[in-house]
Amino acid sequence: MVREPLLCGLLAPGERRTDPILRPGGTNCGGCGMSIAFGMLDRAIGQRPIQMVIPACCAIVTPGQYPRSAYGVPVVAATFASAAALATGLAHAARLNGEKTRVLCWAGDGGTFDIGMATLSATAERDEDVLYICYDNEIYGNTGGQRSSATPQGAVTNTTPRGKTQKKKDIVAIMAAHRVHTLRKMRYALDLEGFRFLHVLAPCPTGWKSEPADGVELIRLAVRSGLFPVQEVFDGRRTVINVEPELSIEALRQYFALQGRFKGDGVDVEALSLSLREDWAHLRRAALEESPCGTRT
Ligand SMILES: Cc1ncc(C[n+]2csc(CCOP(=O)(O)OP(=O)(O)O)c2C)c(N)n1
Ligand code: SF4
Ligand SMILES: [Mg+2]
Repeated sequence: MVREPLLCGLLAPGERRTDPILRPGGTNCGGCGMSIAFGMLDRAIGQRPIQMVIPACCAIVTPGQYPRSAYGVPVVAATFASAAALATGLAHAARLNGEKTRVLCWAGDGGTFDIGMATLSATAERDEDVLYICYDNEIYGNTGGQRSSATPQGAVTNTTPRGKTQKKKDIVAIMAAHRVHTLRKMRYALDLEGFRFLHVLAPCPTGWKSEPADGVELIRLAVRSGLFPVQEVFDGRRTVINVEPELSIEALRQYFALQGRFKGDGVDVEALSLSLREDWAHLRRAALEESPCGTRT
């Protein structure tokens, strides 16, 4: 039997994928960290069949309008509130059909930390077989750069012209409280069963007012300074620190200096450095208490 090609051949079914997840032809800004993360996801996935659910963030707008799409895998566009629930439905359908398809929800920080939190929490609580990846550009990028609860303290956005006063929401702690796997390795996460949550820092040159070429360096500085812990949390209890940061104040200064959104006196670098040292002392204690081998470099 000759089967109809999916969407007139515009989308390759997951199991016969020859294209990358993100093909050329999208309209992402140059240096977009989210696109870099797609490249990493592509390498992690290999030949595993996948389906993606993407809510109304930059990732669903930039690949182009139907019937054209820069995505090389099947994607369902969702509302923010329904994304995790939709992914749940796809995962159940795949299982009932006996397919090996891995279902991913790919969402921004606004869709994750704020607008989609209710269904994300419910999906995590039910331990659905979904890999939820939050690419965190710390801003509502798609609508022009408003603050989200992931925006760090001191950052200037369209709705925080004098710098945000509140701290960034601790999403890893929230997800860990659901006793799910919150970890960094994409390939490993793809093969686990049950609900998994990945938090990816995704520099956004447009919102961060940074040079497109500086994206990867910004991530290195965020890790070296201790701002972005590279850690894994298993079942909400066991914490593994993957990279021990230098907690370098120089790295912290460089991180802020490379971004226009922190211009002004919004960030007290000395005070932040002290506060990061306290956070890290707490994180290391947690890692050691729960597992004597809690630190792995
Ligand atoms: C319920 C709802 N509220 C608001 C919007 C408007 N809106 C569209 S994109 C967006 C920002 C999304 O931010 P994020 O999830 O961080 O993704 P990014 O645009 O940064 O990639 C908002 C608020 C919407 N589409 N639906
Ligand atoms: S606004 Fe930011 S996240 Fe959105 S496409 Fe541009 S660089 Fe990427
Ligand atoms: Mg965002």
